[in-house]
Parts: sequence; structure tokens; C-alpha cells
Amino acid sequence: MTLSPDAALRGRFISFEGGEGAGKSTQIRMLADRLDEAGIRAIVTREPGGSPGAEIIRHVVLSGMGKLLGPEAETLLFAAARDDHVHAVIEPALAQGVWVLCDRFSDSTRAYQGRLGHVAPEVLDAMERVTIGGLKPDLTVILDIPVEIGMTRAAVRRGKSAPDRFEAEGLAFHQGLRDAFRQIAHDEPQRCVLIDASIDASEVAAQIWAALNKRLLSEQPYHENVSA
Ligand code: Z5A
Repeated sequence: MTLSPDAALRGRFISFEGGEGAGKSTQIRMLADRLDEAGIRAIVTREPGGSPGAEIIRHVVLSGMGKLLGPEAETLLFAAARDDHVHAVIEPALAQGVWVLCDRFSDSTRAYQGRLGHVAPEVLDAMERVTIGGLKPDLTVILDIPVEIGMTRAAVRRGKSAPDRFEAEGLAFHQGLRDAFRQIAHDEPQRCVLIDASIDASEVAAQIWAALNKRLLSEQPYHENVSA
């Protein structure tokens, strides 16, 4: 694959998506370590949040305050957080040739607020035009896990703390979410890779690394630096 000079210098943008307890944070950390060993500069970030302004909004939405405003207004809060995050963190990093590993991005809005919250696609399209413009992840890793396993993992990790606004939703909500992410992977196979996240974390990591090698590391200039 031949890239234009600007595209070759730009960092790569990888988002991680999936239901609760799928292991996104775990896999992002493992991938960041592996990229570091390969000599590729990368930052780890998350949504909602990732920039000082967006972290304030994260606190509001996860507390459940946004839900009280209704689905459209809650979606606007996620969009406002994304706008700040993209402009303050993601775009500057990519422009400097730094890779961005992001725990959730716009597919989460499509799944949670679109499919589950019934916010109309044209409303989501309009918000995306404002917040992300043409920015799309170069690769989206969708971690797929049976709902019961994911919820159990999340409950164990949470311990005695109270569930947040989305963790508190029931089984049907989380099943709908899983379906929504699987549908996104099906609809956009060039951007997305669907990975079984119910297996051992090191095996999940190996599959992510293989997908990344196939789709991104064969491009110039990164292949010269990396041994698979
Ligand atoms: N949201 C939205 O509605 N709209 C939007 O546009 C955006 C987000 C961007 C953010 O929650 C919430 O915001 C999210 C959607 C909504 N809703 N929820 N819930 P968050 O950031 O607080 O949480 P999360 O994104 O859902 O992630 P998570 O539940 O924290 O899980 P995770 O990052 O996918 O998993 P983990 O922390 O890596 O692993 C969970 C536990 O499982 C942990 O103890 C691990 O050690 C363990 N684990 C991980 N992998 C394995 C394997 N392979 N085997 C066994 N155990 C494992």
C-alpha cells in the first residue's frame, strides 16, 4: 500500500469497542506495551473523557444526570465531550505521528444512544459532522463477549462500588448492545475486526496484534521498524 507523505507521517487511530467487561482497557494496555517495544509512539485515551473538559462531562453522564435530560440531550453531552477530546488530544497526537489507542469512540454512540436509546441516525450523523468531521478510526477492534460473562467480570472488578448509569441497565439492554456492535462489525468489515473476547487475555491480544499487522503495520513507514 502506498501512502501520501502526509498520510505516512500521521499516527494511526485505533478504537476499541464492545460491551461491558469485554476487556477493552486490558487489551489497550497490552497493545500499548507491544507498540512501545516495537518503537511506535502511542497514547492511551478513553471516551467519554480523555481531555480535561471531557472528563468533567464523563462525571456528569456516568452519574446518571444526563439520563434525566432525555436521550437526545444525553447524546449531546457525549458529543460535547468528543468534540473537546478530538480537538485537544486525538488530532494533535495523530498530526505528530503518534498513534492513538482509544477506549470507545463514535461506535459507542451509535450503539448506546442510537440502537438502545433510539436517537435517530440523522441526528447522530449531524453530531458527528460537527464533532469528528471526517475523522474515522483506521482500525476498530470490537471485543465480543456473551453478556453474562462480561457482566460477571465487570461486577467482580467493581467489588462493592455502586454500578454506574450503564452498568445498572438490565440483561436485555446489554444483549441489545452486543447485537449492535456485532452489526457494526458486519457492516464495516474494512474498518472493524470482531474478536472473541471470552478467551484468555493473551490469546485475545495475539489476535489483535495479528489484525493490526495485517491491516496497519504492512503500510509504510512502520513496517521497517517492526518485527511481528
Ligand atoms: N458511552 C455511551 O453511552 N456513549 C458513548 O458515546 C460513549 C460511551 C463513548 C463508559 O463506561 C460508559 O459510557 C459505557 C458506555 C457509555 N458504559 N458502560 N458500562 P466506562 O468507560 O466506565 O466502562 P466501559 O467502557 O464499559 O469498560 P469496562 O466495563 O470498564 O470494561 P472493559 O474496559 O471492557 O474491561 P476491563 O476493565 O479490561 O476488564 C474487566 C475485568 O475483566 C477486569 O477485572 C479484567 O481483569 C478482567 N478481564 C479482562 N480480560 C479478561 C479475559 N480475557 N479473561 C478473563 N478476565 C478478563
